[in-house]
Amino acid sequence: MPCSYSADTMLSDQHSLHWLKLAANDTPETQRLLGAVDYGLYGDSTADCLVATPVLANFPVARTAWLGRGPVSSGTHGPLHYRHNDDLLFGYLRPESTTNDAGSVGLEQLSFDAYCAIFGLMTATGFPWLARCWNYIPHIHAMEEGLERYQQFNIGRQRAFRQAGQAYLDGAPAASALGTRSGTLGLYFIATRIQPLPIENPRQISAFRYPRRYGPCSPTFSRALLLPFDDLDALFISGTASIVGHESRHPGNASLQTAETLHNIDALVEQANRLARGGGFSSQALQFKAYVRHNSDRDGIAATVHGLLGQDADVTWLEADVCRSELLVEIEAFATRPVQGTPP
Ligand code: 3EB
Repeated sequence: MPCSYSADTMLSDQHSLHWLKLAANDTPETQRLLGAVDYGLYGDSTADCLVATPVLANFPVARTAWLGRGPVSSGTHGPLHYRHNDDLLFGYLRPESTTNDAGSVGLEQLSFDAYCAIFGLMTATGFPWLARCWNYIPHIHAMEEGLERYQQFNIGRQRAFRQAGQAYLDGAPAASALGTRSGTLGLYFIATRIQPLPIENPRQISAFRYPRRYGPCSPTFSRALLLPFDDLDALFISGTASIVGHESRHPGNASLQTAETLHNIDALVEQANRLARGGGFSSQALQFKAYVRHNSDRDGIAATVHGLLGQDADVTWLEADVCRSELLVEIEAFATRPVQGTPP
């Protein structure tokens, strides 16, 4: 379908990974489409994957798409649907496979099963490295069998990593984990054939080493991760919040939490530039998704983001619950940089 983004799509022709932000119903050219994701509360999404987070701008749905080099093949594997090319595997949990949540199957088991399916698919298709995971957990703060559902998720996720022999400490994938207020467990991911370079934040304790007071089982993610493709370095910055060391900072103050979060992102960009072959990542040039807990905080958070990063900062605004109840905002980011010697 022709759309105003076709020029962008053409530019991405030779690139191993490209992220597009689209308007609702824009369909990128399918030859190189790895996955399209809609964010919003609409039942009529035609994307692969619909995430039930309201969008806090003027678009009812924020569609995003991951493109790689063609040709792409697709299939299903248990509860997953996937597409892959020679470099990348994109997969997501089919919503009809998780309707048991809040029914007979608990979230821990559902998360375990989902990640076991991911690792099984990676083996079957020959993609050994899980690089980036997006996790959307309905009613993330609700209690289930005496534990917060985010903790149930952490237990099931880590159990699957350990059973599959996947890195659950150093080398864990970059990730985001957000709460939704409707829908079923949502999960999509990218796996690779090249080994990612994990990045930690010197300002924060690694999440996989959080002390036990945050839950019986630590979250399984790296703060960021760099993918060294032959033509570009791709940087995935995990969901980042106002945490210094292991403690939440500035409870109750969304603007200060936002500034602290961007400080953490700056620190990750600095680490990434030490590893990146061409360097040159900058916080101003990242593509952001900001998850805001309360719609009423959005203007204050946006003023802080644009005050620190400039009016042109590229942000998709979504409403979601962040996994610690005192955290009011979580921000994730993506960017690519050409490798020195290759044209941009
Ligand atoms: C944090 O830094 C905030 O459990 O996969 C951010 C990104 C957070 C990913 C996850 C959790 C996760 O602990 C929460």
